[in-house]
Amino acid sequence: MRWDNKRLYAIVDTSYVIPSELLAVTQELCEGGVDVLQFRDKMLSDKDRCNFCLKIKEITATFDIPFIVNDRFDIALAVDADGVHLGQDDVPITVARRILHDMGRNMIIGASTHSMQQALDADALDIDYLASGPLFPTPTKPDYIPVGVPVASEVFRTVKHPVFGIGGVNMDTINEVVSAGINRVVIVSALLCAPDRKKIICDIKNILK
Ligand code: TZP
Ligand code: MG
Repeated sequence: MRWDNKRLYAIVDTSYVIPSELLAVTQELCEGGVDVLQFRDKMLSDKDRCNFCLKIKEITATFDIPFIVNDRFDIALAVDADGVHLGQDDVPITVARRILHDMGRNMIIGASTHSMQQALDADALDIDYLASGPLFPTPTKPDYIPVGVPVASEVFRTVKHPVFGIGGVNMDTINEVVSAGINRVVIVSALLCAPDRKKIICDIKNILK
């Protein structure tokens, strides 16, 4: 997987999109040209999660967009996703990598990090990318204190893996993010709640170039 051209990472999150609209929104984000797509869900049953992931994967595959499952290594394996995004309290990255190795399978592993130290720790592991944030306060993760743009910028300059800035990135904040040298972002609410999703994808991608 080449990461140099992966700049805009979208998340389809069930706290913003009702289940009946998940596939249409996925299709729209893919048509709009996002570079990576993640499914993030904290409320469906595992059965529904699996079934949605299988359908989302069919869509992303036709666009050749990597499909990442948030939090759940077991579901990522079950649906043969392109990758899994693991947080600080999820299955440890070393464990997921060992299981993949034992199974003879490969998968993208992304890591959530919320400080410079967490970023350094994740960077030392066999990951594909890491996310640093939240950059700004965000309703999508209200219980997290932002790490801020300066720390994420330092992470960006220090670690060897690709870094995505995450948390509160929107049309009002993107220029500050890019000015700090961060040219890859993960966006949830600003894409999902946009009146014209394809337009904001195009605008953000132009700024990230
Ligand atoms: N991890 C750190 S911040 C965040 C996650 C999942 C939420 C980002 O959502 P938004 O709506 O783009 O601020
Ligand atoms: Mg998580």
